[in-house]
Amino acid sequence: MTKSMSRRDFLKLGGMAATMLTVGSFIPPQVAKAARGAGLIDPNGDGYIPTMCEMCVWRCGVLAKVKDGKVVKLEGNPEHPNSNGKLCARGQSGLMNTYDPDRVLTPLIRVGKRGEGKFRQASWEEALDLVASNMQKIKEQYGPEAMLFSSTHNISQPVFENLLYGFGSPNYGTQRSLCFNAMIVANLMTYGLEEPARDYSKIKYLILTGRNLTEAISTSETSALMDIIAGGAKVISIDPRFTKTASKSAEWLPIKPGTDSAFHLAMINVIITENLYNKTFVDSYTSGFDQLAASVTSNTPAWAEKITGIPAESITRIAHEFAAAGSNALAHNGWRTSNFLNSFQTQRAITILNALVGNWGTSLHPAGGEGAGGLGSLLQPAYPRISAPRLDGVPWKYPFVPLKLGIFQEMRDGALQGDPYPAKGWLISRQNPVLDLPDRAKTLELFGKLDFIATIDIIMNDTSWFSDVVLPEASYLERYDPLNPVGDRVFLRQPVIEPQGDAKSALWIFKELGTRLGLADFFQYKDEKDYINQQLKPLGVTVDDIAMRGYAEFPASEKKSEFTWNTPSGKIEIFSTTLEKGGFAALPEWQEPPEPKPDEFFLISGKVALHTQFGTQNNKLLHKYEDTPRIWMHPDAAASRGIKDWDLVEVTSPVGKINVPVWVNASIRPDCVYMTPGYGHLSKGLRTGYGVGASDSVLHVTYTDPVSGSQALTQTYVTVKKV
Ligand SMILES: Nc1nc2c(c(=O)[nH]1)N[C@H]1C(S)=C(S)[C@@H](COP(=O)(O)OP(=O)(O)OC[C@H]3O[C@@H](n4cnc5c(=O)[nH]c(N)nc54)[C@H](O)[C@@H]3O)O[C@H]1N2
Ligand SMILES: Nc1nc2c(c(=O)[nH]1)N[C@H]1C(S)=C(S)[C@@H](COP(=O)(O)OP(=O)(O)OC[C@H]3O[C@@H](n4cnc5c(=O)[nH]c(N)nc54)[C@H](O)[C@@H]3O)O[C@H]1N2
Ligand code: SF4
Ligand SMILES: [Mo]
Repeated sequence: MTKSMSRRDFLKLGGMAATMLTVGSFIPPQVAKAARGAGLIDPNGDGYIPTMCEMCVWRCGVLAKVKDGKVVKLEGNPEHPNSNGKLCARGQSGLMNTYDPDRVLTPLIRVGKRGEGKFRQASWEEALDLVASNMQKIKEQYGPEAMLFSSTHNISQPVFENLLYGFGSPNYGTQRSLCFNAMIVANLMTYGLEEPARDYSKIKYLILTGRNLTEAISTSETSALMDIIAGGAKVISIDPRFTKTASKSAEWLPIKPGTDSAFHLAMINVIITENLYNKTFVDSYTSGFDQLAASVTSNTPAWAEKITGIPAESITRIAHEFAAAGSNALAHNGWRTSNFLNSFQTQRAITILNALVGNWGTSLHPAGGEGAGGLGSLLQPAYPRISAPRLDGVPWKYPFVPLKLGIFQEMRDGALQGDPYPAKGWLISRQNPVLDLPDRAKTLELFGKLDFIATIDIIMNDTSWFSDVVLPEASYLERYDPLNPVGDRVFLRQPVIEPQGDAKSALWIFKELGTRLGLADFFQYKDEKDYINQQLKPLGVTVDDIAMRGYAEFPASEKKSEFTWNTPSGKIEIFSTTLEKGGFAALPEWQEPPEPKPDEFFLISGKVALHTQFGTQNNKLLHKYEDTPRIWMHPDAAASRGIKDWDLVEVTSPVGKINVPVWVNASIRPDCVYMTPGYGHLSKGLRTGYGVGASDSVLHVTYTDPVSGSQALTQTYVTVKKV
């Protein structure tokens, strides 16, 4: 073998030798020899094992280099389409997710007052019995609905859902309403599907509305953006901040927050009045164009300039350029679209702009495969019938919010107000509601009212800190999870080292807890490998067969040639009869958000490249490179208040107050301030992250969009004064 052997060649060889590997043991000698020749393996035979990243929800493919039973380096797996051989900084820091000195490695039971942080170690038997008996007690006394369950997107989530629906509670909080409800509901209403796929290679003109792809990273999509920029595509960034994405774009439009829909309505106005739309596509595949044309006549660029602060000429020119790029133009829907109560209107306008240029079949939605399918499902009984209404008001108060999405912040508020009934317990897995929900004081108040709280996490996050029992999950490098289908492959997360301490996989924890709750039939697998083998059955392979490559392939699927839109009319519904029936605007319209008072700022939240949400601030590798978290303020706004760089300021919203130092810089509009989420931890169990920065969740007011259930995160206005 030569030195030039690539990881790809290595993996091919691995695939051939797949049956010989038993996970967690050794790499077959001939593979080891080849890999050693390629510099991919050290002389004593330890090597790379394929698995998947879990430092964020994107789940890139990872090759974990293991030496003497320790993970020493993580690399991107070239065979995985989400990473294409690359990992972002968070992915590379994943070692510290496993080797964090603050990992919780045994079950813990609270001994002090709630929130005091005093726990004792316990056996799994004792901890699981305690969780199950408390849950049963709540069920018997108050009904299963008095138990809240919550979790954020992860691969074992469907198994967690068996716990709650088997138990009989309708109250399930996920991150979705804090994240993408506005976008998903708009797509469902317009196209009848959740999120169209995108083919970046076809994009020549891209409008990013509050989508900060170079800092809010998904490795493959971020790389694709860089590729199209290098290839000459024109990118327009609409963001009140000069983000890193804006710096890579051809143009930055520092829009006034909450006015994006006015910008997009004006784009629609120009494209329709100047006849620049794709008439064939619109006639064949959409309904309601004429009503739209009539409704946007007053939404001129001059009208939008007054609202958005973006010059009318720019809007007109961008509309011309966008329409000229035709089916190679994309108005990106964004991801975290929970900004304002009117964000749903922005999303509707964006979906319609894409329809007007007819980019289906090219940049927006490549024609083709049915996607993954064909995995085996495990036997389980039907869920018990749930008669209690949901605390989040879906669907009885919020008829258009899909049950699956729910409204996390409303569940919290319903439980707190006892409307329509109070909650008594909360089981939380892989989530940090103390920081992810708006108005932290309310979340803590609810904790104070609950009889029982249990958390499943890998570290003592802020929510664990207030829990009665903490159950330690094995880290993503130490465990199996259910399979993850991506395109025509299905990927395996497998342990590359033994779990440390007493940590256990979610699959193990959920089964053990379920069994104690009398729900064993919902967990019909012997162990983690058996779960995955049942999934793999239709593919005729086993975990051991695919361990070396880290994935299996689905048989080739039929390619689709025609699009189908799952709407009542079977077309793209520019005019939504469903929304009309519900008493909501059937066409996208301008809904003016409240204006901040003269001394108030819009409070903006947004991701940074080095951290994931609220869970990585304790990671020593990332901490080493992070900036001191400060609130951004424009030099003019600072000068008029006598505030200088690094001054400590008091930030006040209608629901909270924090102190934080200032970064005076011109990368933000004068009427906005910006904070990075994820700081201001309450848990002293995070010895690296505790005491760093302040939390914007203290300040956020709870505002729920009546159509999509989305929390309006930027609709909190604050005052800032020097301390
Ligand atoms: N590094 C990193 N990457 C991540 C994550 C992470 O935590 N860290 N999280 C992942 C997840 S769960 C998500 S949802 C995505 C989020 O991906 P994005 O939605 O792209 O990211 P955010 O930073 O939440 O918000 C994007 C931008 O919206 C801007 N903004 C706020 N209000 C308005 C407004 O009214 N109008 C406009 N036009 N812009 C506005 C903010 O300034 C911010 O720059 O990122 C994913 N990737
Ligand atoms: N202020 C503000 N609020 C926001 C946002 C914002 O930008 N600003 N963004 C919103 C968005 S887009 C989202 S998606 C949500 C995200 O909200 P959350 O889902 O609550 O965010 P994370 O910090 O990712 O929480 C994940 C938790 O999982 C734990 N964890 C990590 N790995 C594992 C593991 O392997 N097993 C287990 N059991 N636990 C693990 C981490 O320690 C962390 O405590 O927040 C929303 N809220
Ligand atoms: S985008 Fe980064 S953190 Fe997220 S899965 Fe990929 S490498 Fe991991
Ligand atoms: Mo998100």
